[in-house]
Amino acid sequence: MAKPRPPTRIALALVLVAVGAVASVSVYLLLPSSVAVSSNVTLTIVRAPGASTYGFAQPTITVPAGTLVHFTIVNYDPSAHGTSTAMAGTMGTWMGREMVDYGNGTWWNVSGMPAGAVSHTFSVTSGGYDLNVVVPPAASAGHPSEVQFWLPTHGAADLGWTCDADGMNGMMGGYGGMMSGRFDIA
Ligand SMILES: [Cu+2]
Repeated sequence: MAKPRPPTRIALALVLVAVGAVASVSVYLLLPSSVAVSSNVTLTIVRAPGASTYGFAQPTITVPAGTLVHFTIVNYDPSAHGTSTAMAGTMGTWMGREMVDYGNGTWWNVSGMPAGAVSHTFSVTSGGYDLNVVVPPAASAGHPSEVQFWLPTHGAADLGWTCDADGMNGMMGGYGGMMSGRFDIA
């Protein structure tokens, strides 16, 4: 005679299905729908072969002018380098917010994080931009953290971006193209 399935397992399965459905709807509701997104840019923070520090793999970023650009930042750096309190808040993005996955597959809608919890920032503070996005550390080597945000762009300009994380004697923005670079609006 077949053993009846333990009811606790059925209940657990139902809970997991419900959680999955809620998570899917939540991400959908977080997406801006009223303005067309012109393009998608993905930035990755990686450790180059032979290098001892992490950095952005895309030193030159080019985006179209006068549109809404969707950004994704994927961070493989497990360290929280920290930043100043002033640079721990999300600024200048669409709706003043960013979406964060701390590396476990769940998206959160945030407007900043504790200064000491920041791994890197992505900041553009010239040309009429006051953009600051905070990136948390990777959960582990195999599970990077991810950030999504939307940026309304202005007219054509050749600007710079930098990372303002400060755990390296305030010099993180000085590591060649890895923690600073060009931000071109064309
Ligand atoms: Cu950095």
